[in-house]
Amino acid sequence: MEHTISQAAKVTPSARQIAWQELEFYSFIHFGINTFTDKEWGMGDESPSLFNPTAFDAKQWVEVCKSAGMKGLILTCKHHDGFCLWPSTHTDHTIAQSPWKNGEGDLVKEVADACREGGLSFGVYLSPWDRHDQRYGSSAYNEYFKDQLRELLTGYGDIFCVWFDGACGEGPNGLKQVYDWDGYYEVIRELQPGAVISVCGPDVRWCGNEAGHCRTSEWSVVPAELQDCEKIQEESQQVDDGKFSRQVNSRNEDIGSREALAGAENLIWYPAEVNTSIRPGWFYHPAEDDQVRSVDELLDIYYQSVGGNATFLLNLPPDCRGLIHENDASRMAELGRILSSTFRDNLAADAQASASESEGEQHSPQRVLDGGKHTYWRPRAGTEQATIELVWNEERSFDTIVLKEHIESGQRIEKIRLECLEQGVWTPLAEYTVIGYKRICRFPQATSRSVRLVIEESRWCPTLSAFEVYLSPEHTETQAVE
Ligand code: FUL
Repeated sequence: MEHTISQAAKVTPSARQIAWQELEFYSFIHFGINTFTDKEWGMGDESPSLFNPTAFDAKQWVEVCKSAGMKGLILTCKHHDGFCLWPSTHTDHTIAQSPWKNGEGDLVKEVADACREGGLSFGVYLSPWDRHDQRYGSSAYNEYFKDQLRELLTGYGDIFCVWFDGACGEGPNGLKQVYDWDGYYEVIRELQPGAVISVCGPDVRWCGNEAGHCRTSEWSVVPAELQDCEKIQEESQQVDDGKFSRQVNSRNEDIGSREALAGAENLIWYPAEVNTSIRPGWFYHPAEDDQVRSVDELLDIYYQSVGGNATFLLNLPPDCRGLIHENDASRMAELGRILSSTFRDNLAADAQASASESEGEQHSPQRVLDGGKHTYWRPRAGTEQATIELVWNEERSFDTIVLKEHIESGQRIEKIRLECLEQGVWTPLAEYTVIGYKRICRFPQATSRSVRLVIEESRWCPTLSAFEVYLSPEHTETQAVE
């Protein structure tokens, strides 16, 4: 067991995983034929003539995403119904056959361009399950799928993510496909080496539910078997009753603790993404206009996911106009307003930092205050417990603390406690398990001249690259404190 733990402490992320993790919060856009048929899963026999958004505006999508502080967007270029939002030359089931822009449009291009112009990273969802294509169920389908990947990965600039779900149902002829995952991955690595492959892929792990729940201890280092979980056909989602985005799947609650890793042969860096929809369904349904998640719900998911060593992929389904509905857009703007005011002023900026010990000047406690992601504090090798303290000249009020490990070195911290000095006594503020890329700690407002982080347990020489202190605006203080 000890052997496994010291190994676990040394597993590190790839450059593409770090770049993805730094996006933190990004959108899923489910848009396609289902938008016009009011369905969640199309059958594949829908006529392309149904696709005709009246006021499509990719810039509006981008502005809505940015208003909430998102840094990327993943578009459903093809969902299970097989209809392509770009004029693929490998099928005629595309927008080229639709009345939209007289069949001259390329929606993927418009979205990719708007993202680039607005500073968002762009990613693609391409459903391996295809209920339209007659090749589905044969090896020719795998070739077709790879050709489609090639089109998407060469024609639309840099792609940060290729998102594969595990659905594997029957095609139009009743056959199921044996997906050539390794062949798909090869194409992606060759054409977009910087892109992560998510969910049914080796880089980003599905958190296990689509309801927006995140484990309290979300480890990025897990047994290698987890990489294949969503690819197993029996696991494939069998129905979609429109409630799927609210189901909780609590299996395997613990996948990364010492106990969970004991006996695992291989360990990998496989960090979690939390994906859910702002509405009950993934696609737009007018009947759900009054079921848009509240700002408090969204904040709660944000703090669990981005604040709990995962990323947050939030689905925003555009309507038949081709616009994100006003109700969804106003939630996003309000969410963004609260987040940006919460994280505007880092009170730690003028604090003095000290630590129970540190490894030389290069890893001094001041490193947690310098804002650099490559600089970090570290104790001497062999030390597993430590304390870092921030002191101000005068009292400060705060209710939110952001901690970050230097994940390029690995994920090591297992148990922490935050305390502040009140009338000479160290008083507990909050306790957590993992930190990882980012832990946002939230607690009732405290006022003190001094706050400290006690690292109670770690796997090996812990690191800390950020210790930030904030006071949230009134709204979050009263409504979203955990
Ligand atoms: C699932 C699909 O079946 C849903 O329709 C949706 O696209 C979701 C994100 O993934 O597997």
